[in-house]
Amino acid sequence: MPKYETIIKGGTVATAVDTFEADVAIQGGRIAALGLDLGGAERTIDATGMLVLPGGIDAHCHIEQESSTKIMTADDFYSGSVSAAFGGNTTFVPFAAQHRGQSLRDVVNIAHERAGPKSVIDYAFHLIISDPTENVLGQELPALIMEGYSSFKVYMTYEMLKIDDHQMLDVLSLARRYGAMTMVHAENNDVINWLSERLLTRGYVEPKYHAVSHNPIAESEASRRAIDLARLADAKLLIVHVSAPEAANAILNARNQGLPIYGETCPQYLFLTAEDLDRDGMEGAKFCCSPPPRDKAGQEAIWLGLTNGTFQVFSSDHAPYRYDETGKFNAGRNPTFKKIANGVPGIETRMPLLFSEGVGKGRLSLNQFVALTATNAAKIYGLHPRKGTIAVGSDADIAIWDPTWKRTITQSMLHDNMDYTPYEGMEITGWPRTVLSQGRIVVENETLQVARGSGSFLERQPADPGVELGDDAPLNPSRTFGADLM
Ligand code: DUC
Ligand code: ZN
Ligand code: ZN
Repeated sequence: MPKYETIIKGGTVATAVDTFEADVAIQGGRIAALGLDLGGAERTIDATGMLVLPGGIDAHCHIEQESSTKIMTADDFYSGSVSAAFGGNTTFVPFAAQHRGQSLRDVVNIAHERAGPKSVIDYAFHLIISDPTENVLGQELPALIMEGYSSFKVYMTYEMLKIDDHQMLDVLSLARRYGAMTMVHAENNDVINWLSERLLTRGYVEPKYHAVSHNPIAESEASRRAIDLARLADAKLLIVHVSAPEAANAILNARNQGLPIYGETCPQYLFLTAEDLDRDGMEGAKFCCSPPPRDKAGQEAIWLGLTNGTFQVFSSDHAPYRYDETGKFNAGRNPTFKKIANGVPGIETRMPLLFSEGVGKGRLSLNQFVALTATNAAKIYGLHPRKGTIAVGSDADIAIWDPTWKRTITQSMLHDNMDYTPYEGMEITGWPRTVLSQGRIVVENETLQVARGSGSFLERQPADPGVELGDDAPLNPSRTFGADLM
């Protein structure tokens, strides 16, 4: 009788801190042993020449989500999770998004109905809070946090989503009280509107003006303000999808002061620029997302932020709107830049792009890659040590990477429900060959091996990321109010 269900043999294991030669034994969906000569198994996976990495955690993606302008994403929980798995992910954290007037409880129930029968990888939900009413703040949100929905996103822009500074303070102080993480989309709505009006009245309507209206100052001002509001409320805060160097600097400065401020960036800010929005005809619409891609110098600043302590998390912000009337052109075939659906796809290409251009080109260590794509998200969002690492007792969520596999990205090889990829034609070296979730093989031989709905919902604990990430700063040392006021 073999000792283990599965052994992954002969590979190089890497975590966020170590790289070592070891076999990985799996039993009952978890990692049972790490080492050499572990004994027999019912199934042996040969990983000679391969890297054995924690499955990725995509902590920012929009799946089967209706936008505030009522556009449904092209991916549901089946196509979205399959695409994620082929890109090396074993967990994702999409949003359960509240539209104004909606009960948060209803929003969460709908998200479960959508995900449960379809997802092939494990999942949790961040909430989106667009309507922080007395009932939401006093009843629904505290109850949901206690149930493990311990992170939520708020917006400083988008007419139908944005909250004002007063509401932001309410949300932050509640998050502080319950140990939850607030994520913020930091762009100054008035700056964007003011610039947009001036552009439109002068006839500047093409997609490239989307990037002009979302000036980097709109992002850096809002980022600094969000950080200050978090300081005032003595709360931790994670600024998502950072694109502008000045916004990145604001995060780094805050962190250097010991504040519990965290940063996330995404592939579109490393691999695209505002020039992509100026492609022929309406092609630029494919690259319209918010914040927008910046310039080459901006890309370099974002790369630097991945290694200098600015960014802890690298997510896709997969927001799949097709290049047709169901998505980008929902408001007509020839819209002004204001009416183009915002978002780019990238759930399957997130990790291969960062591996190839980061690890492969010597910009990142393999351990930094693991930290940015899996471990830190698990820690920050209350999933660690079950997820995000390779350790005895952790879930056997593993991506076996072939670091020599050369591929040219093209839409037809991807598994999402999109009709384009912004990374069409890019040559990539390194891609996962085999992906296991809780010990089950999800992807092997370029084929999906599991049924719809085989992923599980993950209950989370409110996390204490300051301690977990090793920078055990107390919360804001310069807090101005007593606890009774918060
Ligand atoms: N911006 C967002 O804030 N969310 C989805 C996509 C985008 O471009
Ligand atoms: Zn956003
Ligand atoms: Zn987003």
